[in-house]
Amino acid sequence: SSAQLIDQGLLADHNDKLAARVQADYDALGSMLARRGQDIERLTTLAQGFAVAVPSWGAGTGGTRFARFAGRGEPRNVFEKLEDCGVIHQLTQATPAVSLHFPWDKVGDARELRQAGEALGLGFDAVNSNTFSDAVGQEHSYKFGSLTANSAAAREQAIAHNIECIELGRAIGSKALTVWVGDGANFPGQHNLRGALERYLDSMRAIYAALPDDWNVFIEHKLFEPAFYATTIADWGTSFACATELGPKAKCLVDLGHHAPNTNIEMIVARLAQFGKLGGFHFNDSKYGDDDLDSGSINPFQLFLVFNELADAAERDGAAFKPSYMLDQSHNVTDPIESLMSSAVEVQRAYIQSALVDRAALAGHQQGNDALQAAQTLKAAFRTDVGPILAMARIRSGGAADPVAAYRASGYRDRAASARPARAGASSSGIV
Ligand code: LRH
Ligand code: MN
Ligand code: MN
Repeated sequence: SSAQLIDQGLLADHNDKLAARVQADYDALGSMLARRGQDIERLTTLAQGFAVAVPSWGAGTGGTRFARFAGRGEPRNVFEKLEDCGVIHQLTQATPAVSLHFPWDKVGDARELRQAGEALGLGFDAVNSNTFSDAVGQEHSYKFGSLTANSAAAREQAIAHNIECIELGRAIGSKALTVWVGDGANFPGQHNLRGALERYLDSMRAIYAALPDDWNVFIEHKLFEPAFYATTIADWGTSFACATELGPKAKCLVDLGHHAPNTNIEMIVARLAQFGKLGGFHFNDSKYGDDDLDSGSINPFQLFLVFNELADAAERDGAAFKPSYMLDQSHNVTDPIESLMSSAVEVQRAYIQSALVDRAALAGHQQGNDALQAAQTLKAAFRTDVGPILAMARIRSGGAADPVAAYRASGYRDRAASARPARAGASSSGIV
């Protein structure tokens, strides 16, 4: 069994105090759902099986390009980040894996990471490479690009880093590499648009060739920033074309914040699923761009609609359909542990709401061109408060009825603050 960072007795007391309320709400919801022909126990089992990975870089306070206001007791290294991720999983029982980012999370011997994860009951999802900033002491700068750089030496170095990430990932049991590059141009004419993508593909071919048989590489697109005029991998079309060009192990990763406002992201999800290229997600929310706000905090209906497409794909493709679910957030004004727990629960909520959609009725309304009833069928699921199902799932799995309340009662942040004294100018992510 794994180390428990929140006292089990405290957790039991917390759940005991809320048990009667959760049970009453659960019973009321259960009879309401039964009248709609839904079995609440089926949904609770689904909720217990749900998992979304936590980004190691989310455990610290993020900051913006203007400033970073450090939080108390921030993790100072990957092992402390893993401890915080352990707490998130202990209380939510929905985040059994962590997504690491190299070189931020690099340690001398990667097997130590695996052991630290095991001790906390955590596995590892996709590993992320970083060629969007220069690591201390690296020979060639990525100022003018990495996998697309004009400099062959910079490209070689970026390829070697990605291959090293695969090696590190193998040591910890990951099965995928996520590649996001900030490469692109800030000025019209700065680079040859087609030439840059050709260089990207050449570089990615070398990385692809280093993938173990049971690995995938996820291509993460992003509309803009840091390249404000022309980002090389700006959209799902480019991502899809590159994944197709590279081969079956290459798939697309959808970070919800990486699109223009009002983009129909659920349709992108449907398209990628249709063509077998949906590799995974970075869940977060946004109002304007790559805001990295908590999942479901701005547009929970969009998150639900994404999961509605995932439910459709799962129904069509069965077990073969298995995209990776990861959070990717940055926290400036909240305790990162609280935000990550809330977000994991929001994503799980969207999943359960999508499981409530009466798919046969929806298909009937679509066939009959009854737009109003089709929309109402989705809304009926979205409007249902599935909170009692999520709480019951957590209690049954050994988590907390109310993760944020249990976390606050535990005093974990105070203990972390004394165990991890602040360093001037410290940055958890490496972005200073
Ligand atoms: C880029 C991104 C990508 C990075 C992470 C730190 O905006 O979404 O996933 O790896 O942020
Ligand atoms: Mn991302
Ligand atoms: Mn991003």
